Amino acid sequence: MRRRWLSFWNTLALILLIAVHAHAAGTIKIGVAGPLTGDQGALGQELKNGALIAVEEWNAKGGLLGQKIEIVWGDDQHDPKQAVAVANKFVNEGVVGVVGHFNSSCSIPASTTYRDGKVVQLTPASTTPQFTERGLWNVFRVCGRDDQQGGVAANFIVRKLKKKRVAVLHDKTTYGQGLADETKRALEQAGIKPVYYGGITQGEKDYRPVLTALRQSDPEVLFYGGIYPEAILLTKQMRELGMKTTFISGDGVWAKEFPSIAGKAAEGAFITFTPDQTKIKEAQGVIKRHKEKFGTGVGAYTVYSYVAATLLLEAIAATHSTDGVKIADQIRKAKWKTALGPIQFDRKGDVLVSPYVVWEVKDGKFVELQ
Ligand code: ABU
Repeated sequence: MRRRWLSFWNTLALILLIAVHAHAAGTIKIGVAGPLTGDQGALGQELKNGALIAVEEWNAKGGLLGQKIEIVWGDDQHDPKQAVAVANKFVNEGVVGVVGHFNSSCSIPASTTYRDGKVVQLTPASTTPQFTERGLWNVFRVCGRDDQQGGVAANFIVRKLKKKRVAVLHDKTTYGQGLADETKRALEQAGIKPVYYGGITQGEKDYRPVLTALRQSDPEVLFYGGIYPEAILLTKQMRELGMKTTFISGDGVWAKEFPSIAGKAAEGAFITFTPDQTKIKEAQGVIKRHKEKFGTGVGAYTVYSYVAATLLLEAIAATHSTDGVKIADQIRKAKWKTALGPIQFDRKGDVLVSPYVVWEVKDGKFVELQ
């Protein structure tokens, strides 16, 4: 009798084991990667929230290819080495595609690991031109590029502000230095040679020595290529030093933390970014769901992350396949209706249309300039 009971329990355990395994094997995995923690954690959260909403919508509709979709999270902490470790983990875990990374300095080294693993990568936020200029078949970018963004910043400085004495500073990262160089190039094409050009190190706390050196060149404008944590310190320390120089930066600084933490020091700063996404009619659904789920408005790249995840899932559905090459071909050839409006990709993986405008910090808020 005892033996029969043992056999019964063994059989039951085996059935449960098979059921659990079948459930785990029966998911389509996608990777979502960015700086999920650390000083840029707010930006990683944008990617996380956008992708999560997209996947929840698809799972509520029954999933994909008869299976539920599972997100595998990758925290790269905006460290290129960590990004490659995340990419290897994703490939080993069998992710079908990746939404990420956020930072260009992470997206680029991770992309070759994804290519070798036959995994499609859609970045919602990496704007450095090199990401798509290397001829990789597996990379796509939903946002714009810094060669456009730098041109818009330079044009604004020269034609709108009519300033001639411009200092250019960057954070020595692929994005920050790249954007600073694109802006410098466009300024020089307009006949303006920067009065100062230099770099800072991310993560430091005291930028007064570099600001003091930069001040010697008497700039009217400081263009900064970098991300919001350092922009907060730079603007605060500029004002502490009594500098009245106009601060201009790019999309990496378009985060609500910039005006809310820098306070008065951020007032009058100009930031290049996309036109107001909250005015896009196709974006209203995801914006509403974000408010319901997280209790806040969307960040700079939340909708972009939602769109990247949705495109990936739609391409898998359209091809009835988890083959990376087929998915990439589908993303490249189709005309997509997205929460950012219609999107089409060129051969390199860039979107055909990605406008940039200038925003100003007024009364603690970003206001789009007309
Ligand atoms: N484009 C904003 C910051 C992300 C990056 O390109 O590094």
